[in-house]
Formats: sequence, C-alpha cells, structure tokens
Amino acid sequence: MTDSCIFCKIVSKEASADIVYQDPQATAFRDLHPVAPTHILIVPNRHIESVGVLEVEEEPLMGHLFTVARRLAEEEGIAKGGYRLITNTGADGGQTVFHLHVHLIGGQRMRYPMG
Ligand code: DGP
Repeated sequence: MTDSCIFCKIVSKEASADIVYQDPQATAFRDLHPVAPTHILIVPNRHIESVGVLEVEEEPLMGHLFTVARRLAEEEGIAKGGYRLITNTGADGGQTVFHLHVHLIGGQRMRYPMG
C-alpha cells in the first residue's frame, strides 16, 4: 500500500470506483475515462509500480491478471468478438498511474495503434 497511490486506495476501498471483481490477489474496476464500451482496469492488490520493476516471483500474479481479464471479457459479452489488453509502461509508454494495470478494452472494432 502506497499512501499516494490512487489504485492502492481503490483496492482498499478508501477511494470509490466501480469495482467489478476482487479476490485476494487482484482487483478490477471500470476506467474513469473509458475509450470503448468496455474499459476495465485489472490491477494487482499489492503495489507494483510497473512492468519495469517486475521480478520472476511475480510471474504467477501476472498470469492471474490475464485469466481475470479473460473471465471478465466473457462476463462483459466481448469474448467472442475479441478485445485488447494493454499495459502501458513508463512515461513514453503512456503510463499515467504508476501502479501496474492491464486495460481490458472491447465492445468495438479497434485499430492499431490507438494513438
Ligand atoms: P495509464 O495511462 O495506462 O496509466 O492508465 C491509467 C488509467 O487510469 C486511465 O485510463 C484513467 C484511469 N484512472 C485514473 N485515475 C482513475 C481513478 O481515480 N479511477 C478510475 N476508475 N480510473 C482512473
């Protein structure tokens, strides 16, 4: 838990968000500024700044984020049509919140890259 981290506060429910899934390892909530009909952020409950500081020990946790994404895509009804998973890393990667997260984006046909 990092005091200044908004995603840590959402995980601990100190800050409000539309949480769609939570378990002991991960939390998923709707993005404040959705870019598509489905836009959910999946985060580890524990504060990890970005992919840039990942250790080998975190490999199971990272896999878990992806299976949570897969299950949420099914629940959202976008699994058949397809969806996009994005993890921005560092300033040049477009990361603005420095608590690692996977964007689950779908519900429309997407171009590449997005911007
Ligand atoms: P990134 O640019 O990859 O670091 O994505 C950060 C995303 O987090 C961005 O799409 C907007 C979203 N976001 C920022 N602050 C909040 C917040 O307080 N609540 C929610 N639900 N989403 C937030």
